[in-house]
Amino acid sequence: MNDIVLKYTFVGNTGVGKTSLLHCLKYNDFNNIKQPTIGVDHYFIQTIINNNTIKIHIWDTAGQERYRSICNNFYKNSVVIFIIFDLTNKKSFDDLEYWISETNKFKEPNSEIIIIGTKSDLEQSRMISEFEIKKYCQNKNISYYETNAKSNYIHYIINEVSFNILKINEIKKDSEKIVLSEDKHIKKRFCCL
Ligand SMILES: Nc1nc2c(ncn2[C@@H]2O[C@H](COP(=O)(O)OP(=O)(O)OP(=O)(O)O)[C@@H](O)[C@H]2O)c(=O)[nH]1
Ligand SMILES: [Mg+2]
Repeated sequence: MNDIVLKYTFVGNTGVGKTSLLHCLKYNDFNNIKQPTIGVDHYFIQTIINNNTIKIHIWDTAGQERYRSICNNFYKNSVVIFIIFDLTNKKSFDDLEYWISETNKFKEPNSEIIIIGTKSDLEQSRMISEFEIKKYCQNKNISYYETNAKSNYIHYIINEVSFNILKINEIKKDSEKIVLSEDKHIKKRFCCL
């Protein structure tokens, strides 16, 4: 089988830790990033699932308001949109409503939203309980993960989400399949992106 390509987008308020998570995913270390992202950055990783090479492109969008209109374009081509918030920042949790509504405006109907609460290492400064977050996500039927950019758990999250996407796709009718593309030749039926 040819390689499969998955495209994801990370969104959320400025400073919540999107770039730090992706830096950890790519380089396996914590980089105390001082600069906010300008526009959109791109990360590429590869993983193996069920003996298939999965090529994953992740768009790291800027949380600053001035870049929001640029970022809207990236929701459309993503099979999963990860909405990130900061467990030590209540506003970033309250703003999930805004991000969910923006994402729903632009994403493909069969693309998925996943919420990640990050900076879990700063336990003393935590502002939102796991119970409250899980209740919120359950009500919206959205999967939730909790992590920080100093652990490797983000690898697990990306692998599990990718595994589930591929599994769900296998059991869907052709007309409902999510858009997956192979590396070079985009197949029409098992298509996407
Ligand atoms: N302790 C701790 N600090 C973190 C963590 N993740 C990010 N930070 C810090 O939070 C600040 C903002 O992180 P970024 O990754 O730049 O945030 P961002 O969401 O990409 O921000 P924008 O690019 O402006 O949208 C930086 O100083 C990071 O070092 C974490 O998991 N733990
Ligand atoms: Mg950033």
